[in-house]
Order: sequence, then structure tokens, then C-alpha cells
Amino acid sequence: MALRTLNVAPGFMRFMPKEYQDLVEKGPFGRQIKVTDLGTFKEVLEEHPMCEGCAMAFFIRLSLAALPNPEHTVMVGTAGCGRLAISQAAIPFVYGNYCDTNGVATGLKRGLQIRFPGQHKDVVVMAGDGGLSDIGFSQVMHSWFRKEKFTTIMLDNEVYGNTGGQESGMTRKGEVVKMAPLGKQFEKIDMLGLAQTSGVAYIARLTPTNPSRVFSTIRKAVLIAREVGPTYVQAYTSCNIEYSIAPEKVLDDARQVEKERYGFVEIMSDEAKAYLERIDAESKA
Ligand SMILES: Cc1ncc(C[n+]2csc(CCOP(=O)(O)OP(=O)(O)O)c2C)c(N)n1
Ligand code: SF4
Repeated sequence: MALRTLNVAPGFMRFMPKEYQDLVEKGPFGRQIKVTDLGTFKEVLEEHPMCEGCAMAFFIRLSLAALPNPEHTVMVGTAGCGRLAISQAAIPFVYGNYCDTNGVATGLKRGLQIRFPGQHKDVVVMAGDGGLSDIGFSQVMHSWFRKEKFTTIMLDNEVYGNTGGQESGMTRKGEVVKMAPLGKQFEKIDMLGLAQTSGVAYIARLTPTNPSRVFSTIRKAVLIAREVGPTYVQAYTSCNIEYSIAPEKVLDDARQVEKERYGFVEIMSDEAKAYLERIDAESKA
């Protein structure tokens, strides 16, 4: 998508639904918005069928609004709860098979670079912990080994939420979920460590408790992936259904988990740091 495809022919805009006009005129397409702008325009993602109070849905909403150039972004996802929301957003979405997100994103990114030289086209994979740490694991790893320039965002609810509660590689040891009644017997996979070993240029772990931090993290991840190399963001996005968290307690849970075991982590290569400093200086100039 390009910005001009959002702007319908002059004279026709007034016939478009109010929400559409609002999103084009005030939304993040072609302009830089801040987290505090949220709520002042029709959002990129407004309605979705995810569960009431789902932290994942909240994180997805923040992440989509934080994309630096949504008009030049393609999202890649797969089976799992997250795609229920991502596919409803005003951003092109490719639904990969369960396992092949990072292969699809590789082809897409390379193809877009050839088709649109001189224009950054951002590709962002967003999928669950099952999709990325289990069934799609090898594709994630190989995209990192190959230094593919796109962002991978894991929606880590520490369970297979969409299929009713099987343990995933990211479920914690000992955790009892519906379809792991004896408790998980193995440790949570250290995806941050694997990302570091694979040479990922920017790695972050966070919870959705701090919207400004979600904004800046997603922006950095997408920008660094343009020029430097693969980037990885891992977000705690609790499943209130499988972990029996009341919708009104979801953010309390996220704050508690953040304090106890899911604190903010940010790891950046020197090259990534230098790149951010350079574009920052350029934008100030
Ligand atoms: C190859 C393949 N295996 C299994 C499935 C069934 N399936 C759909 S969603 C899902 C689990 C999703 O879990 P996760 O990726 O952690 O996302 P969540 O729903 O928890 O957000 C599974 C196993 C599938 N669609 N394709
Ligand atoms: S099952 Fe869990 S992760 Fe999926 S939408 Fe519901 S609360 Fe969110």
C-alpha cells in the first residue's frame, strides 16, 4: 500500500464513510503520531473478535499505531489468536501457514525491495509463541541466521490460546494448563538468548504496561530492521482465558509479571545504535 492509495480521487472523499475520512486525515498514515495521540482519530485497529480484556489485543493495538510508516508496511501472521485482530487492521496482512511466517516474510521483503527500490517497505511478522517458538521455530532461526531485514514480534501468552490451552515452548516449567494437566516438564525457551546468539540486531522484551515504551520499542525494531538486520520483540500478552485472569485484572497481572520475571530488556548491536543516532540526528537537522 502507498499513501496515495488511501486518498481517494478528489471529490469522492466526501462520499467515503466518516471513519475512513478520519483515519486518512488524522491517523498515522504519512504522519508521525505519539502515543498520546491515540483516541484522537479512528484507530488503525478498532474492532476485533478477541476475548474481552485480552492483553494481546491491547498490545497489538499499540504496536500497529506505533509503526513508523504504516502505509509502507505489510504484516505477516498465522493461525493463533493474534491474527483475529491483525487481519482487521487497516494495514495489509498476509496469513502464512502455521510455521512459515518467517519464510513468507523473507520472500516478501526481498521482493518488495526489488519492486520498490528507493522506498523502504517494512515487513513485520507478528504471531504467537506457539507459531514462532515451536512449529515455526526453524524458520525464525534461519531468518535470523540469514540476517533477513524484517521484524519478528512474538505475542507471548505462554500457551496455545487459540486451540484451548496446550503448553508451548514458552510456557513456564511446572505450569498446569488445560491440555498439560500434569504440568509442563521443561523450561521456557530462552528466545532472547537464541536471538542474541544468532546476531539479531535489536532484541527487546516487554509487557504492555507502559504504552510509550511499546511505541518506542516497536519503532526502533522496525527502523533498525530496514538498514541493519533482523529485529525481535517479545511481548508478554497474557491469555486471560487459559490463565483464568479476570479482564479487569489483566493489567495488574502484567505489572506483577513484569516486576517478578518479565522486566524490560533491550539489547542493541553497536551498528544498530549508530544507525538510530544517525537517523535521529538527521531528523533533528
Ligand atoms: C501446521 C498447523 N498445526 C496446527 C495448527 C492448529 N493451530 C491453530 S492455532 C494453534 C495454536 C496457536 O498458539 P500460539 O501460536 O501460541 O498463538 P495463540 O493462539 O496463543 O495466540 C494451533 C496449534 C495449524 N493451524 N497448523
Ligand atoms: S483465548 Fe486468550 S489470547 Fe486468545 S483472545 Fe482469548 S484471552 Fe486473548
